[in-house]
Amino acid sequence: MSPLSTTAFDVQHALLENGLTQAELFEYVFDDTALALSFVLNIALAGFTILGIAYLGRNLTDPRAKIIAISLMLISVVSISSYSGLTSGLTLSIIEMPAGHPAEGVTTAGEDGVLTMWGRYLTWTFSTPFILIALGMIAGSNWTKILTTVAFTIAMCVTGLAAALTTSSLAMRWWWFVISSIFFLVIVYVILVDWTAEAERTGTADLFGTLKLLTVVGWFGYPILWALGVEGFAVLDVAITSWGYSLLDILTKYIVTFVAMFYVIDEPDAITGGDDYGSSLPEFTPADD
Ligand code: RET
Repeated sequence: MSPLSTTAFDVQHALLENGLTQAELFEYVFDDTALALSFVLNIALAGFTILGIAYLGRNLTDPRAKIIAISLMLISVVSISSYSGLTSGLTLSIIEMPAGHPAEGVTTAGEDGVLTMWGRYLTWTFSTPFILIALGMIAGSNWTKILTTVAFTIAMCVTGLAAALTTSSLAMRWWWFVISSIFFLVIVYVILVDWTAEAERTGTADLFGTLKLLTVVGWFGYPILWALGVEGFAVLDVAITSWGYSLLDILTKYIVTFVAMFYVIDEPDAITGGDDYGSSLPEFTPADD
């Protein structure tokens, strides 16, 4: 086996071969009604949001307004898949905490370790970029800054995943947490400094102010919950942590989506780009559908 396939095998082994079968994890989730509801509610809300965007956006004509609407829709497209993964037990594992961790020696469903919802960190890698693309476009920012935040959010989520899956050392878990938080602060800086100033110039300051508040306040909730939850200091139990993330998701995804969408459907000058916006040939207007 090549070193790459050996590594891939190790990761797959660590995630999937943890003693409990997927069917047992699925059963474990549904035996805990609160935990199951925290997943199922989000599947329903993501589905409702996708349909809501399709309905609200049915008369959009401007290509730039359409890209914002599609970005907003993709947040929920990722979310419905993410929560389906958690509900089915596919993206959950029982993971043994390292020496010195407050949940060291804990057992879950007869297995050594705690329930880790690692699918959440993995799927944020795909959902948070679309939140930032929509926000950056509403602020009227350029692609350099938008893609910078996209790269940093991917880095933040992947290192957050590493923090959750590291079992070798407690210090290394927190080290990953620190790296991830530094990446997070880069994003917060761009939103609060660059995009706030750009939204003033673009004429979207009112909407951006609301979205910024929901986003920055909501996003800070995630690392706080991680630190208080079973992965960090283990002050909160698994179902409460899961509800915490599910409620934060409602704020940072569905509420943000509808606030933005109700603005976009009127296609105000501040967000439209004109018929040839995004065309791959200069001065060529692509056919509408
Ligand atoms: C982690 C732990 C490591 C440190 C930091 C984190 C931040 C996570 C954030 C997640 C936002 C998720 C959203 C999802 C919507 O689909 C990974 C919890 C800083 C900010 C908005």
